[in-house]
Amino acid sequence: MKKFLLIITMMIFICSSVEAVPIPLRGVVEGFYGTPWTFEDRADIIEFCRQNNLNSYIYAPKDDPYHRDKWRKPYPAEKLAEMSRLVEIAKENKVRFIFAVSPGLDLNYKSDDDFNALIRKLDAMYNIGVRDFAIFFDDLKDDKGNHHESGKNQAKFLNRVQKNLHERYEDVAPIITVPTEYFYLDMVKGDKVKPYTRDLAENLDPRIVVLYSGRGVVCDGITDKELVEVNKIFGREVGVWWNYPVNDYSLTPDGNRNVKLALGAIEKLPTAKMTAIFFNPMEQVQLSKIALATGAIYANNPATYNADQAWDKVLQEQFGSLAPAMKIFAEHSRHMENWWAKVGPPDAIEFATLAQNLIYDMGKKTFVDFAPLDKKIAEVDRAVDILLNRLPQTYLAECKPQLEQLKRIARADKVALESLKAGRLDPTLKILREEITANEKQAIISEEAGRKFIDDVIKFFDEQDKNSRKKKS
Ligand code: LTM
Repeated sequence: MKKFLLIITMMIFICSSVEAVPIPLRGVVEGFYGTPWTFEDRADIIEFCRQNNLNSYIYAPKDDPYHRDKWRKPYPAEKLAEMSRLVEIAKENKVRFIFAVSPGLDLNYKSDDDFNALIRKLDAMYNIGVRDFAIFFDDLKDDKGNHHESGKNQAKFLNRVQKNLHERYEDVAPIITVPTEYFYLDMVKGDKVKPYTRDLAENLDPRIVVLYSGRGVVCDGITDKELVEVNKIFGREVGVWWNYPVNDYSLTPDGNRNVKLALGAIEKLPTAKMTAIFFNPMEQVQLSKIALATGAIYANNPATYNADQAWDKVLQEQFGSLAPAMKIFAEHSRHMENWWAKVGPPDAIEFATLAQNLIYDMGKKTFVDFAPLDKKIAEVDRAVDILLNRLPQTYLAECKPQLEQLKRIARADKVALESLKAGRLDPTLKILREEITANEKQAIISEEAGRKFIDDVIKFFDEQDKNSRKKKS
């Protein structure tokens, strides 16, 4: 026993004495599709970066026309004045303001006019104090998967921009880029690096920082091995553009964006050395801070990061007395998945397991303990009421539809559970389900937990009916 205690004490001592090694460039990339953040949002997030020891913010909103569609056009005076104020705020907060342009939609890589237009754009930012620049080439492929440009020409263009800036300015940092093939599975075919990536990597100035998004665009973590593999491809330590908590791909069939909120912790990221990490947030700036703050804990010491602990700490810090209720809500809204994306811890694992076991036990006709799920449903219901009544307006504005949807789900879950207890389907459950489905145009939550339980219970009784009809006939 003594020996065991000694080992534990030594382990604690070793862990606490290992010095934190922060990722050199760490921060937020405003890189989502949809309504760009406002000036106030950006000022707020820059301050948040300082508070959380994140040292960079990348300005790259996809739907700012001057960033992408009309990249050649200079910012109008009033926008430039706003940008200038943001650059000042970033300086005051010791956060690097990285200005990005995404010119790839119609850039002519060989045209001096286009090169000069880009330099003019960057110069205007230099003149208001920007010293960090990024040129992004993501999301450029056409419907058939064809590129606009070869890797070699893209590399030459980036090198030329880098050379131009560095010849004229001594205080500009190396530029940052995102390639057109920006996720691992798009960089390789079988065990070969595809020609675009190979040519880009071979020709790109080694000082240029390359960001990539993992195996996929939105993927379930990055291993050390995967990171090292991509470092090898690019002949440098690459950085990561991490697509969580961004939710711009959470769409309803009629095109509503951001219907599911990503409120979990950052998880499953490498401990191997990396040069940069940028977290792409949601349009919902306040609620993005949950994942972003956990990302900050990760980026400041990847080796000791524990996602669950970080999540608890952040919820407590950000929500104080509302943290227990917020945790219940957030638990039901962490996992993001569609046919091409998968990220974030599963939603409400305990709830989902209890619900699944209950249906299983009902099927087996063994003893069924309804109490634990009953308690969970009541907890969810209560948490939603607390949040609807007490969350500050800035937060409510970002999550009211999701809270109301979770409330509907909890109400229906209760009816579903009572049906199981009674051994008979309460017909109101189907009506409640219809109402929930209708509201999925605005809000999606708890798909594999609370929402699934409703479907499972209806299915359970439907099958029972079918079987008894079979027996009779
Ligand atoms: O991820 C990258 C590099 N680019 C885009 C982002 O702008 C977008 O926000 C995410 C999530 O939809 N996917 C992308 O491909």
